[in-house]
Amino acid sequence: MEEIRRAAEAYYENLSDEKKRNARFSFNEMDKNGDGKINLDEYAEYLKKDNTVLTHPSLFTALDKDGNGSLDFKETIVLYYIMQSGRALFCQSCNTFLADKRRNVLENIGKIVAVTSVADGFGCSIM
Ligand SMILES: [Ca+2]
Ligand SMILES: [Ca+2]
Repeated sequence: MEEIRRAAEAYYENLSDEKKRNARFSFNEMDKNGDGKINLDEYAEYLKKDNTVLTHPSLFTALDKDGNGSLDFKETIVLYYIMQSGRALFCQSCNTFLADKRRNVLENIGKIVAVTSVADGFGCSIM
């Protein structure tokens, strides 16, 4: 997960101000009760309209870096990155988010040319 996080942070840093505002806007939209963090309910509620594999609780857990059960803005940058890039490391058949399992594969995110896309969302195809 660390590799994705680093990639996401670098991605975010290089966004235009407009896109940064957009990321912040998405966060605020997700944060239904406005307490500045996203809990699992808010997370699932927000994402279910897209009906993606991203709603899987294992991704929420992976995003929650400090393990406090909620996501602050920084933690959601990874989610934003995954959504924007259309990339997710989710194995549909084994029903698991692969970030930790495939840690060795993720040592260098730049070398990953194709991962299971959110849009397709099937299989464990990391090439
Ligand atoms: Ca909240
Ligand atoms: Ca957290």
